[in-house]
Amino acid sequence: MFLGIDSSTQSLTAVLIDPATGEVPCQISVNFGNDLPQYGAPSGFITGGTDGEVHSQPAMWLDALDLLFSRLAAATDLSQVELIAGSGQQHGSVYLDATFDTRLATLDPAHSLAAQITPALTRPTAPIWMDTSTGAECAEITAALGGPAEVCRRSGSIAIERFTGPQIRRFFKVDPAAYARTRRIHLVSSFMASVIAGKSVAIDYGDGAGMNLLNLTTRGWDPDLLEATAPGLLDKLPVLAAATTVQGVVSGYFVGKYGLAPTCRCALFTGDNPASLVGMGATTPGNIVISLGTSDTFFAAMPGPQTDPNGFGHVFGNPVGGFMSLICFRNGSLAREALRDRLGLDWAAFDGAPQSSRHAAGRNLMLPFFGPEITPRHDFSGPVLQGSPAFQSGAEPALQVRALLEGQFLNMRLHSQWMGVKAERIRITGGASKNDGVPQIVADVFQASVERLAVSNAAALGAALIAAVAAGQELSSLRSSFCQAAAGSALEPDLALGPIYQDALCRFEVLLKTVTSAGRP
Ligand code: XUL
Repeated sequence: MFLGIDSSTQSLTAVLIDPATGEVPCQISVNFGNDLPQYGAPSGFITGGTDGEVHSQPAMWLDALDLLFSRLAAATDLSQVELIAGSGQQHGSVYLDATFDTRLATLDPAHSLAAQITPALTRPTAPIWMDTSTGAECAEITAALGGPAEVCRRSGSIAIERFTGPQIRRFFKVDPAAYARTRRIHLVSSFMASVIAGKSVAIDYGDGAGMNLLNLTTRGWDPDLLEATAPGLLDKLPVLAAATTVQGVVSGYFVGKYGLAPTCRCALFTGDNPASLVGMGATTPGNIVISLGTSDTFFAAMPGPQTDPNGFGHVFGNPVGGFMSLICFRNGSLAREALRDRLGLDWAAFDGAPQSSRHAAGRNLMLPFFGPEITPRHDFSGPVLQGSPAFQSGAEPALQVRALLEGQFLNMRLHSQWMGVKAERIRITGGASKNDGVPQIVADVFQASVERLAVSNAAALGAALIAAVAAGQELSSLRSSFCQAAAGSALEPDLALGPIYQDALCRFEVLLKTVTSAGRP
């Protein structure tokens, strides 16, 4: 059996697959807010950061890893696991001193991971993808390289606030002594993989491309980007490798404490979006994936590294070869939760709203930004409404929910046009995709059929598939066992709504241009 572990913003999830039977014997999650309330991070990050800082605690992730394995050991026979791979929320970084490697090599099952590893942190907290504090650093890196087009040509993205390079530069500027003490900088993904492997392991091309440091053409660290970011950076970064590269056997800690076989091997962890591409069975061009999570993401496999001229889209490595595009929208579940709370609805009422408000399709507009947005980049302080008096007054909650969802997917349609692909089949995943209400709006706005897969944890499933591929299994046969659309899950677009949403898209673009101070999205 093969184990995939996804370390995401709000939870740590494991999916176990058995390719011999095509079954998923076990899926288990640890929710940071509910299971580890002592960290005071109900949504997985520390609230109240200043200047756009959003950090999380590596100690919490380590406690979650112990808890996840104790739950797995209670639910299944972990000695059957042949190989482990994983994924992590992208861009977040963990800073460690020279003792990290020895600590990993000598982990004692009698003590917790957190107690043994956190003394190696040179920065007690880790900036994550929601952090927008690095505007100055992005400008400095861009200037050093001669402009945004050059940063994008090399790394697949213009300099982006949440990307790891600008985050590292800020740490170097704010606390140069701690930066100097830092011997190893890991991504969330490579940090978790290192703990499981009992040694510092590589960063994979999928997650590595989210750093503004990896040169997509050479697939190595780019010397000019490193130099523009911080001194001596090359020595602090792990090497790069494909996600399917086997790193060795699992740390004795997990053998002694949770019953993994001493022969159980581990591959790398990639980013959660690259892993979801695998889990959604979408690693070949032609399929589009929409993942509805804390952030919403829109991604697809690409034959070559084509870049977004507006700078919102990114190019990452595809964990099973080639490239993928990704566009990230910060106001995903964050906005859906904010509106639900504001309207005092439960999720059942929220999910039912699209059906009861179908008559109002495309009529009202909402710029769906409840907090700062990254696509398009803007510091919104609340949603912007345009439409009928009943809508503007907020008297009918279902109209608000419909306009929020339509706004999220119109924004997605607008900002994915650069990819030049007509969405014909969309595979959708994430909490908000379970009931039909939200996916039907996606089908109608994009005028494309929408499918859902049987397994809901796409990133952890993708990681388990990566583990199986690393062990020599064929991806195509794994895909037919694990990545089929759930029976009866497909939704077709209402073709009569095509012109209505085409018109709504134009009005949305105009409203966005009027509201954004830059004058263009
Ligand atoms: C992608 C991004 C988020 C994180 C969190 O660029 O920032 O999707 O990966 O899931």
